[in-house]
Amino acid sequence: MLTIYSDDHHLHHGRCELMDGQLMPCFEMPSRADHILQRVQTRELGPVHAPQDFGRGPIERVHSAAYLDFFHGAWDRWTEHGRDGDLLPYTWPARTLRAVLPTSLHGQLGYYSFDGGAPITAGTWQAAYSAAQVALTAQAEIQNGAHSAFALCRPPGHHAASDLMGGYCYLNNAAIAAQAFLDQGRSKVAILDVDYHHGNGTQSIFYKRSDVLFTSIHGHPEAEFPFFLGYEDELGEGPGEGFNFNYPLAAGSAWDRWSAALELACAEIEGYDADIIVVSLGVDTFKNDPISQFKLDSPDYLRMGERIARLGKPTLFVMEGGYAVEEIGVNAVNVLEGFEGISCA
Ligand code: OKP
Ligand code: ZN
Repeated sequence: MLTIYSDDHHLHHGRCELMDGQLMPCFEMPSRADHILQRVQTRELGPVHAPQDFGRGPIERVHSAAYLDFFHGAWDRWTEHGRDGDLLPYTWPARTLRAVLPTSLHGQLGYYSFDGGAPITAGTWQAAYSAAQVALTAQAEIQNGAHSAFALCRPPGHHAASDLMGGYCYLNNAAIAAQAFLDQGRSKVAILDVDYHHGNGTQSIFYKRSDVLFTSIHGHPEAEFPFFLGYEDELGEGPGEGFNFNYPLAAGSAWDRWSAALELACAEIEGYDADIIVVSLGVDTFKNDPISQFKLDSPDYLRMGERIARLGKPTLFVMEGGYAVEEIGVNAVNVLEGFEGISCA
């Protein structure tokens, strides 16, 4: 399987996040992608290519131009204020407030974010832009006939909505790739989000549409980030009704419960008869993940890849979360190797 990777992810290295009342070093760190790349190479999964640059056009198919302009310009505005630490929001237009767009940098940052987990640093735009190009380059590979490809994206994307950053995410790499498939003539894309956290951004982007089926298996939002989306009764809206399926699971879930949910998601994907599958590949379901509560073990990821392969469709894997850095490479590449062991192409 071909991997697309860019070193530009190193340009994004947030310093701190708030965790249990303490400022902690960011869990979403550059060594995550480095470990995955290393495992791709030691297992000889296949060639590793740099991304092409498709420009801002395909990103604007998912994100609003105003949001992209804000994100692109935010760091320079921050340094004009004489600051050099990470730029982080602290006020949001929650209930009882108005969703107006203020003129101040921090007002706008609150408007364009939903949590304090997505720091903007000097290189964040370039890293996120390149991650989107990584996804688009892997997408193009499949569009040109490959049966699978791995977009080794960092930072992740599935929490990012059309005009919101949050949860370590800025640009929704999986959604950008899914939209590109549609724009290049495919008519039905199924997204399978296996990250431990609900892909609220991806769900929201496609919630009112039937051309993208969104399925997600994740920690129950009653107890887990992102808390305010990802419940079972979210089934889509208008023309999108019946094209959104959430499988929230309790803390402590291991492969038995997790794989039962995967069966349900796969049944929906099979019934939908998608042209293409996009997997939001988070491996923070791992038993030793420092911020998550599932109990998957490394060999389970082989089974996961095998089951996805049995869907029998061209499949784009887009890297999302996973914070047990030492094991992230084994777990992520196990999914890809499990897939390759079953798929014929
Ligand atoms: C991103 B992805 C406070 C906890 C906030 C945010 C989790 C974002 C996960 N530090 N956690 O889905 O892996
Ligand atoms: Zn996650």
